[in-house]
Amino acid sequence: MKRALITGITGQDGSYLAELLLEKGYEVHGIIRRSSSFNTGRIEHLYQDIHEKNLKLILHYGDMTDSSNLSRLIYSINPDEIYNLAAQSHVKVSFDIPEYTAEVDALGTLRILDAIKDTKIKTRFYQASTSELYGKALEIPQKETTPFYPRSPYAAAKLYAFWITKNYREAYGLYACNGILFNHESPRRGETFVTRKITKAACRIAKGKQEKLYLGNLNAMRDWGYAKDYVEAMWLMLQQEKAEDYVIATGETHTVREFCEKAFKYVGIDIEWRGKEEDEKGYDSKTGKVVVEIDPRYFRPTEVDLLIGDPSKARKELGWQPRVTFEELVKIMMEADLKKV
Ligand code: NDP
Ligand code: GDR
Repeated sequence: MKRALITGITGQDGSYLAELLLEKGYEVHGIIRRSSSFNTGRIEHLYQDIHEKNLKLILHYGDMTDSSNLSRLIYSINPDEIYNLAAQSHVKVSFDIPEYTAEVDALGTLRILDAIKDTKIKTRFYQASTSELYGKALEIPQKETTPFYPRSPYAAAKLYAFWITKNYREAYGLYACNGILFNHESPRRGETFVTRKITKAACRIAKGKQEKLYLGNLNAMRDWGYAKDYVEAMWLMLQQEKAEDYVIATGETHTVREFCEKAFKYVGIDIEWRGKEEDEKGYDSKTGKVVVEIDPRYFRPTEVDLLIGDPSKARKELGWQPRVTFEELVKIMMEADLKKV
């Protein structure tokens, strides 16, 4: 039986990856943070009481800022595979807490790599790299060879993590891969990321529980895929003969505006846009009520305008391709949020 360790198991991707690995018969270990309220909602359905026999999911307290804890856990668990998904993952928030973001996202990655090196355990390592590395897109579409141009403290921290992963692969022969994943969403997406913020609000507005949705830049373009498809790519990367880095994307891009229109349309609201930039508003074409308003608070000091990935290498070498289309993704998220409302 294979053993895996997931950092960030309580997050969107961590929860889907844990499901996938458990289905494949792995013993799954996850690192969770101590918090004053429960932060394990996304993995509640997988939870096993520690008194059960044949435990398959084992949770450990830890933190990406705590080297000795990470080292001890890695040594004692001795996993075949480590998936490093833990991060302060919100781009806008990284402008407010840049030092913490670097501590967790950049140095946290180094701590794990160093623990692998020092404990000399034989393990394969996956690093959650990101399309945010491309930032100010220097090439369209973006692929493994496209130069990076980070546009936020988050992206700059992830840039360090990308290179230190590559460096430990080259310097110490570790099997270590960067998955350069483009945006991926699901009903488990955190509620402050734009897709989930929109689907939740559209459902609540349609049911009369909320009046308006406040958004930032509607013109940003993203290559949005489905998180469940993307965790399969993580696993595939660790099953190859040789460790390499891969772009994981759909190859399609859409604006935030389009996502918004599709989500509202799903609950029968056709949005009509009037005004420009900060004064732009989205009206319900039937009632004439404003349902979307721009709040400049959500603009970023530096924005990533356009992301579109080229996943050809992953298709060719990993046999991976996305299954869920943009339209299906909106539908999956809307259906789930409608049930919740
Ligand atoms: P989430 O924000 O949903 O999850 C982040 C996870 O990291 C949570 O489990 C969180 O714990 C944990 N975490 C945060 N800080 C610490 C810390 N100091 N110590 C230990 N754990 C910590 O992110 P996603 O699941 O969406 O993303 C997973 C990874 O992939 C992240 O590294 C992200 O940056 C990266 N990524 C995501 C993409 C996406 O579109 N989703 C695209 C490309 C990369 P808690 O639940 O307690 O907050
Ligand atoms: P992103 O995701 O920054 O791409 O990072 P997010 O959903 O936060 O933003 C996408 C785009 O939407 C615009 N936007 C808004 N964003 C938020 N959060 N809230 C708003 O109200 C809003 N209005 C407009 C943003 O300006 C942006 O252009 C995600 C994270 O998961 C990262 O961890 C990951 O690395 C990248 O995706 C790939």
